[in-house]
Amino acid sequence: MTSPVRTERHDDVLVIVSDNPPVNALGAAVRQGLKDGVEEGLADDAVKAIVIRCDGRTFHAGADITEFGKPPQGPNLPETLDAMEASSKPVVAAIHGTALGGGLEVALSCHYRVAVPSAKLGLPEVNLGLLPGAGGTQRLPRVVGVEKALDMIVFGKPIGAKEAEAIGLVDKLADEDALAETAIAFAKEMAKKDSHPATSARTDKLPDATEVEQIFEDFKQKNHRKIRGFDAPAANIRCIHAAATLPFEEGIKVEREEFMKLMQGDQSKAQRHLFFAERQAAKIDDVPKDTPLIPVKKVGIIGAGTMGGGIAMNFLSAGIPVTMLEMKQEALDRGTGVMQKNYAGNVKRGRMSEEQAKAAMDRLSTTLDYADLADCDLVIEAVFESMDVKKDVFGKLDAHVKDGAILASNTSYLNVDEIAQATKRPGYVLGMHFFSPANVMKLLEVVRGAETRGDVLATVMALSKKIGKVAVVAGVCHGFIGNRMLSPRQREANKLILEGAKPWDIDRVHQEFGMPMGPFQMADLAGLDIGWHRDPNRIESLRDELCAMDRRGQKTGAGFYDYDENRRGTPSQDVEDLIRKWADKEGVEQREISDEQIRERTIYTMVNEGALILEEGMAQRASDIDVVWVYGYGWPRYRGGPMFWADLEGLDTIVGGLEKHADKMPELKMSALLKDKAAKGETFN
Ligand code: T1G
Repeated sequence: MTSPVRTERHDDVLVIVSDNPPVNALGAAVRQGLKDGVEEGLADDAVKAIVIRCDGRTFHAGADITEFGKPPQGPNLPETLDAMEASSKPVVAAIHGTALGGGLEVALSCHYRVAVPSAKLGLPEVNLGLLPGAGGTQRLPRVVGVEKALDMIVFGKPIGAKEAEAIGLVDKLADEDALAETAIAFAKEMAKKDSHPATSARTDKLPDATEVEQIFEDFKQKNHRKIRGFDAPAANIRCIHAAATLPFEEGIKVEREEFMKLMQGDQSKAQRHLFFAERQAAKIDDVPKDTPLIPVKKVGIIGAGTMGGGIAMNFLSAGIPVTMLEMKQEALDRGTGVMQKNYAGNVKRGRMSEEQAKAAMDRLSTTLDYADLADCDLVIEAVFESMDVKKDVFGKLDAHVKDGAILASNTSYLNVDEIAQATKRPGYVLGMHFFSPANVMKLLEVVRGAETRGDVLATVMALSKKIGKVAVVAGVCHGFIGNRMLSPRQREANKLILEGAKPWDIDRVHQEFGMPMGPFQMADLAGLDIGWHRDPNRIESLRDELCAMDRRGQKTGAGFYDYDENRRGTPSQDVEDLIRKWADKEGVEQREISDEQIRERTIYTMVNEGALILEEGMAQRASDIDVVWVYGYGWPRYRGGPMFWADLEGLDTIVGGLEKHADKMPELKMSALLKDKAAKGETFN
């Protein structure tokens, strides 16, 4: 098999070129090629300098993640990098695209780095539950200093080449179309120098011993909330501390030990699972990859409320013009006002420039007339969650919008097939379920109707990536994937508080699990009056009574919790008494309820619902369900999603936990798929 790495001679410069699509990952063959190329360059006296570069879209974008968890093959990267760094001949990295992880570690082991302005450089291993395992935690601090290294490594966010040059990580910027020749010329120049700085030997950017501990204390103090629950950030901090306090070789030993611990841990397995799951979700199993897409040059949005405005912003920010329709001018004015405010907030937080915000809003036009939507390629309806209202809107859209345009509903529960039947183009109808706030939340459930065409589905999935969403295909069922799994969780939580558990205990169990909030905190945030009949005199349940008392959640200052002016919630004795009253009224026997039982009743039931979703074909794959929960509901990434987590727990444990409470859960329909896999010792992923 031909090596993905070749060498080229340019006078007395040897250029080592990797060509390993799609991202020049540093798999075994590439590492072997790099090693051989470096040895060739070092052994040949006629070679005075070495350049390392890549063909294709990017410089090395890291180790080959598909190799992780398998027996190591080929040369290990650190040895090759050490040989490069020890070279008496200058080694220059020529960087374009994204030099990430092991890719930046290759570049850090070079003596010099040349990059094009559009390049990005980073050590994102922490996002995989890992750390830079080829010297990055020891070399980056020596080049950019400890504070910048902490920021880049612990949060894994890449920086642009211009910033990299400003902080000394890049030595020279090349024109976008002249990287190779610039790097070669630079290498020739450097070859005239007597010596070349081995990164590992540098100490000029390391802090004074008296400052080190304060730097790390301040960093941990400032960021502990962001990294709570994750193992990798703390391990990265320990490695960078070693870089600041130990000789290089000692620091490398710390890095190696910490890396192996993380690699073998469940958290990294979970985060690597999500890396591939997110990319897998974009694939539609039964639609050919090369299906021609429908060009989407103009989008219509029906409804200028919170959802409509948020949805519109996704397209405006991605450079796609939007026409937003409402019934009344004041609704349009209010909606565009909210959008202006949101953009101003983005500018204030440095997420975009004034010009970008203005350009986005300039792409917006508004109307009260359906005729103005005629030339839209896609129209998304975000009106009141009522089937009659939606059918009426789709009927109008069908009449006014050009043939071949896609009509999408933002419904979060309703039957998309029924909506499609209100049009003469059911093949062009699907659901696009955005999560609130729609301009922030990354998850998008794309609901495939029975008649939705393959090219329509493929178009919307590709468009989702363009507007920065993580899209998952869902089938038509009540609540699709995410909200459908919320139902049994909420049902069991509501029963548990009548059986003796306190709402705040149930929320605590979920927060200790790693969720951003528990079922009752979430209910208070969303509002207890969603779906309430709104008659304060008709009190048939605890929820009715809470709403009648105006305890409708955060928005009324009280729900299950009492809220202060900063919306900080505290348990309410009144609510506790009210729950006891309803429990007595319904004759529910009270008992002590353990944290374990709370998990079994509320989290295991979600896994069972996920298995039913799979069984019914409402999701393409178990990993899609994981993606929904991580991106839509804040499931902790270090637990990989409900189905991945259940695999680690053991599906027999999940079945056992559910069967234990069968008498308390008559509504539960046990998934045959879950039982079958548990019996066979199989997993979902
Ligand atoms: N290994 C294997 N495959 C990879 C890969 C990698 N590092 N990166 C991407 N792919 C695949 C991806 O699965 C997809 O495959 C295709 O390439 C296009 O990716 C020792 C231990 C580079 C910014 O974490 O961030 O180095 O779905 O869809 O949106 O210290 O890929 O087409 O079959 O994402 O243009 C550190 C991970 C590894 C970078 C491009 N590196 N990659 O984004 O394309 S650990 C990373 C990315 C490490 C060392 C440590 C992005 C990208 P398929 P894509 P994109």
